[in-house]
Amino acid sequence: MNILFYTPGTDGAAWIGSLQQALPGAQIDRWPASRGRDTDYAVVWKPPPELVAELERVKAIFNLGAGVDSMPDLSMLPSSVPLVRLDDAGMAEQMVEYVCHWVLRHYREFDAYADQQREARWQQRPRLSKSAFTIGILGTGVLGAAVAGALVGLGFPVRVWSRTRKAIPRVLSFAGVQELDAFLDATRVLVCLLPLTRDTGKLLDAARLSRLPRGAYLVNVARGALVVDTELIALIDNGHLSGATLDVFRDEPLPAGHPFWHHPRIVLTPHVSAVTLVEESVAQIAGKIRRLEAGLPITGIVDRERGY
Ligand code: NDP
Ligand code: OXD
Repeated sequence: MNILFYTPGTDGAAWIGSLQQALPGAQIDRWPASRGRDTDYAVVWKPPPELVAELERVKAIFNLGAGVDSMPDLSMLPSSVPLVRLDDAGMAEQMVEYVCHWVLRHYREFDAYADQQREARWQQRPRLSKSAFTIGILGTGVLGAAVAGALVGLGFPVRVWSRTRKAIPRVLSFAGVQELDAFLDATRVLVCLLPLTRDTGKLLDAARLSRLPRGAYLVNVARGALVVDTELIALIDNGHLSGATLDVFRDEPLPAGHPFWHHPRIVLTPHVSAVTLVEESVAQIAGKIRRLEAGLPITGIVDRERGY
């Protein structure tokens, strides 16, 4: 079995070593050194179009991430080639840690206490009502559902938005564009965990963000292009939103000089809310390759029409 491996900007030694251990009989080559061999499976992140053009006859393409927006146009591949995303593979736990940190930090007003400390001011702030501190999660897939469950466990009222309605204990489910405004209306902290697709790009523009109650806060851990940057900044500057934590950006790395860098009410991290873990991801991919070789079904196949 021949496996092609590609991630930009690294030789992939740790990945290739781990894949080799998990699939001892496989020949694993980094692209473009793999050229000239018939590839059975491709394991890739952000492949260039020239690489994708070589994958017409592979049995499956494994994307080294949950979001497949990083793949170039796949319409050039036959629809019979499955594109497989990572299902959790250790990312849900990280996303839960990251989002719960920001929700708790905001709810418990730790930034206000940090300001008070800088002024050497001893002042106990009244406890905010938790029952009115609703957390809204856009996207209720592998990651959104895990985050919703954790926030319910912390006692927050939680609502979710997705294409199809969900039945999650103690979580209010909204479905479809027609229910988006109602979902936003009572959301105090908006967590974005949607894939970037032709339907979701620029979803969070001034009109949508203005539906949030005054003082609401945004945590975007999905993709930067879901948000219209200038409109987000304008709503923070005019006081409608109290601020934002952003882990993802339209262009990454975030260009020097982008106003997000030094905005006093924006906290940013460099796309680390849930990193792809070698061991967990390889175990998942190798398990799926073994199932495919045995003619068994696998999970995580991307619906090309929906785009996720
Ligand atoms: P899933 O595919 O499991 O879930 C996607 C969710 O979004 C589903 O609930 C889906 O609805 C919903 N959705 C998609 N399109 C629409 C739409 N048009 N309207 C309403 N709801 C929609 O993805 P994951 O949970 O695994 O990951 C989500 C995203 O998080 C990834 O695509 C990626 O961009 C990002 N990510 C970011 C990371 C980081 O480090 N910052 C790490 C990993 C992922 P339905 O359930 O009805 O289909
Ligand atoms: C992913 C990511 O999609 O790391 O997995 O952003």
